[in-house]
Amino acid sequence: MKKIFITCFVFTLHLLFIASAFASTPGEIQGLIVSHMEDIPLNSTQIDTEWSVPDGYTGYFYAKFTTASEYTQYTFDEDTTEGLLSNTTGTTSYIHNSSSDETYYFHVAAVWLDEYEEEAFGPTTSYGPIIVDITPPSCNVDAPSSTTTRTVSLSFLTDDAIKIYVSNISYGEGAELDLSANNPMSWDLSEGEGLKRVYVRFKDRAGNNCDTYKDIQYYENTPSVVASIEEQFSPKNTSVSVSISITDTEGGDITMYAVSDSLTLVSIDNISITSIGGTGNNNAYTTSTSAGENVSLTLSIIPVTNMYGTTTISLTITDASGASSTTSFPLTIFIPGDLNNNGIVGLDDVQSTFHFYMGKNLPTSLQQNIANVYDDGIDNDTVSLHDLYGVFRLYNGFSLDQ
Ligand SMILES: [Ca+2]
Ligand SMILES: [Ca+2]
Ligand SMILES: [Ca+2]
Ligand SMILES: [Ca+2]
Repeated sequence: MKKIFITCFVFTLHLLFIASAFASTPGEIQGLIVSHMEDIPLNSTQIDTEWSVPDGYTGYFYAKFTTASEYTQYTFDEDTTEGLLSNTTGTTSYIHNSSSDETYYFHVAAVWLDEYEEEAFGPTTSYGPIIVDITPPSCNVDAPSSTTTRTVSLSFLTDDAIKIYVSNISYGEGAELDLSANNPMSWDLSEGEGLKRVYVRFKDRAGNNCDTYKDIQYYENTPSVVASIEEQFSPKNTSVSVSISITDTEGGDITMYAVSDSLTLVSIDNISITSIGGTGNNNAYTTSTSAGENVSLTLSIIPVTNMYGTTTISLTITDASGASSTTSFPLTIFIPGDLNNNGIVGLDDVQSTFHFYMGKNLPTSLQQNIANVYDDGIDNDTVSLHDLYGVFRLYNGFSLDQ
């Protein structure tokens, strides 16, 4: 008897039960091992449990699995054990045979018969949650259906997936990534234009997979195109109106602004862009276009009072993909009749006009515009005798009459 006592002293487990033999109820069960770790989902449907049965223990156990919705804690007593089979082996199993997931708890207590042959219950040990996860996660990828940049943003929708694999090749390729740290995620499509398939594998905590893909049309963006704008000429103190035609292959929102090289001749405030359907703000304009649509705009320029000379007007357009293109054209503001561009109409200018009229010299486009002081439609904008008369009037300090 003394020998047993010493052995029990060494083994705590034994001690508990044997020591309890002197009390009225058994101690708590010891050494519980369960095939499923607490709160860690597993897709194994068999739950195995095992606990220590001390040598010489003459009592038995009550053990029970409950679903989380039934009990997370349980107490075995004379009422709760009615009809329950006693366990003497210190081991039991449960088979999950539903097609959906479930969370279980396991409860176990040691029992023996007291001196009145009544069941004396030890404290109930509860273990859980035991998560049996046999269903794959739901899996959805949100991404643009088309793109003009190789890098796209992917976002992931799932119920219980925690890991993802993203690949341009196949499911499960590449690194295993934490979903929460990569949602949304920046992803590079494979090189070259065309239809790209992105493969995504979702994995839940139990290792169940769900595979899905997203097809993305990738094409390179073409910057907006402006129909070429001819060189412009205008007499001083006269507003200039230039028609512009714009197209964008892909369409979408386009923004533009126009600037002048020479601010003394044309300042930013002197430029305005107008059209129908968009929003203008002085020298800037924003509008929405459909793919390939021809958009007509008017660029209005009021040169600074009495200034003449040449400036470059540049129109910069940024398309919906952020690509910019700039189109420029020269604008020359001239003094009517001042062919040698010295600021006054002199005898030299009258002579040049005479030579153009006589066909002795052929005027350049600019000279033609300067000499053509009477653009009356009758002489077809050519330098006529009427224009020579006009330049002569200007030389003499008179205004142009009709
Ligand atoms: Ca699952
Ligand atoms: Ca474009
Ligand atoms: Ca002159
Ligand atoms: Ca004329």
